[in-house]
Amino acid sequence: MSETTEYTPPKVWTWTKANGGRFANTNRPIAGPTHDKELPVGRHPLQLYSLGTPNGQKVTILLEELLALGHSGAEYDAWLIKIGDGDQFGSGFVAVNPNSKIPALLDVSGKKPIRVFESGSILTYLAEKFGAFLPTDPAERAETFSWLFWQMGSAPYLGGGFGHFYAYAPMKIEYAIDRFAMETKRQLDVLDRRLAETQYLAGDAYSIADIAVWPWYGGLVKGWLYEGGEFLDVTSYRNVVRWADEIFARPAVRRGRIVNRMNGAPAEQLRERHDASDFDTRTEDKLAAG
Ligand SMILES: N[C@@H](CCC(=O)N[C@@H](CS)C(=O)NCC(=O)O)C(=O)O
Repeated sequence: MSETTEYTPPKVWTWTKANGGRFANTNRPIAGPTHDKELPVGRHPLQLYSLGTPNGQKVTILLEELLALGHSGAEYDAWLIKIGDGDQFGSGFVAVNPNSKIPALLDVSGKKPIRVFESGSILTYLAEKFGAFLPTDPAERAETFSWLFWQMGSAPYLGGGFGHFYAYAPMKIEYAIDRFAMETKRQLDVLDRRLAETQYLAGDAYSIADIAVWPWYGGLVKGWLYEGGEFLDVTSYRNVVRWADEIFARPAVRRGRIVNRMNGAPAEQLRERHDASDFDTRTEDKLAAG
């Protein structure tokens, strides 16, 4: 095993230094706002405050899918929250999500605004509001929720575990990379075995379970996350690759995936979205490049 600096934890942990790594300037051990900042509100019924990370993409993909089905009530303004600059700690954002993480949604279509935070909660709220991408049959609905909550519990091992220690931590720690690579591969195998039996995660129908899982695990097998694809031998999970490709073929997924994105090719970044026509400058060919 590789050498690591010896560390003996003190009796009581104190916040005395930045911990290094890519997120050192925003990590903090306390909640609540750091500064006063109101959030902008646009003209649409739904106001989304987000960033085009996998967690953010879940919501914009669902919104684009709902609009594609003709639900005009799903029209939305997608405002950019730059988490690297600490926008998630502004007072307005914290009022919508006390957990200071994107994505956060404000539904301003009714008499009183309704706040929704946590991506799984937002997906459920929207699917119930519009009666779409969430089966009504009890068994299919239960299966959808099982995979949706599977994602919520599993992805932190992929993102916060494998991704963090493989790509972002200031030093490579073999123990941590090994532990989280093993768990990530186990999770990919869970998906692979399921998708060997069914077309989509909850069965025959595309649902919010697929929309939640795809940006993480679909992105992983497409080679978009952490450049860890070869290391994890992601292409060996053939059923996950098949499923990821099928979902990526959906025009709404291609649109939703680029909203609030700040990385990738310029054609794959729509920093803010306030109108369907905002996509017009991006042709399907350009979107297909990803
Ligand atoms: N469980 C949350 C996770 C959200 C999350 O981790 N968001 C990250 C970006 S992907 C974030 O906002 N990080 C900012 C921070 O930790 O300060 C969800 O699914 O909504």
